[in-house]
Amino acid sequence: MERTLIIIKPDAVQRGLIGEIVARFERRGLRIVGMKLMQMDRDLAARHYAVHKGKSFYESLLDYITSAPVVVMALEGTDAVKAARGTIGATNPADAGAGSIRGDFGLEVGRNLVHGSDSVENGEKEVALFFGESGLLAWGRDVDRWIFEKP
Ligand code: D4T
Repeated sequence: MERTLIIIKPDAVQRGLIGEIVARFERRGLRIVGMKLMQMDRDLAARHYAVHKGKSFYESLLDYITSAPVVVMALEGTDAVKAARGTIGATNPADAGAGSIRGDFGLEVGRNLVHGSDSVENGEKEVALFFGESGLLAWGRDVDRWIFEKP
């Protein structure tokens, strides 16, 4: 089943929004197969955000993501990448629709609360970077047949 990596970023952790954000993904129907509280070091942050190296916001992005603990989650589900990005909202919270996490809790792109993988390929790569295969739990929920047509 498709996987996506979610990072509940330092601003969201500091603001006490972990539970609120996890609840939104749970209610969406996505299945949590990996979850941990951690502090990202600069090396891991640089690997995760390698695509942005050289951009004007790169250094401040690394400062921000390494500034305090984050919660990382691997989520599984049908179209997990697209579904999670819909729940998260547009990159700039000013453009994010009401009802999305960024639209409900954010104002600035440099404090946008949550990361979600942007493609199926990156979802696989990012989940592997943060969890490896051994860091994930394969399990089924009793409710899966009411969320997935073909669990
Ligand atoms: P992430 O990767 O954090 O989920 O965000 P998005 O997928 O929605 O957006 P992104 O990869 O384009 O940007 C990564 C990260 O950089 C910050 N950023 C972005 C910033 O501070 N200034 C900017 O101008 C842009 C484009 C926010 C998210």
